[in-house]
Amino acid sequence: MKTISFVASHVAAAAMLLFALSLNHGHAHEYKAGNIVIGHPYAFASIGQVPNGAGFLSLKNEGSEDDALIGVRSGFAARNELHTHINENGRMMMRPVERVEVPAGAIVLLEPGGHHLMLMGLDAPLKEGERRTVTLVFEKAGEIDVELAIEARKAGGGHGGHGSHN
Ligand SMILES: [Cu+2]
Repeated sequence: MKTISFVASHVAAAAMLLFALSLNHGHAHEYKAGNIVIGHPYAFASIGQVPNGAGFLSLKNEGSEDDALIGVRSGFAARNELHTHINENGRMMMRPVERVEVPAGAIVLLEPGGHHLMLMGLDAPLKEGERRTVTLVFEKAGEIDVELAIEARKAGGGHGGHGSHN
């Protein structure tokens, strides 16, 4: 019964690979800096030669003191800023912000259409499946390196607003 055990072992190997891939699929990766839990940092894969990218993540403050994200750095973008979107006369515009408040007990989302890490002047397009390291700087929790998982842009989402800058 060599054939059967051969098949069975391959099925088992395939199942384990699938399991490993599902564990690995980014949705679970999180970091902790002091009282701040950083959930699932990610960015969308670049479209063509668009020179900028945007990073998104969740911030949960498990402490009893307010904190704030006050900066971002990276080794792969020439300029790294904290940004938000504002509605200016019906147009969504991006603006740099000095800080993103993370009040005690709160969960704050950096997400498409809202606050984001603005990564300008990429050294190379962001490719699906890659990880890119950025350093987050918190007022109280200090600095922490996190990996942005580069993901495919979801259909219909994001309205692609990060190509041009005002
Ligand atoms: Cu921006």
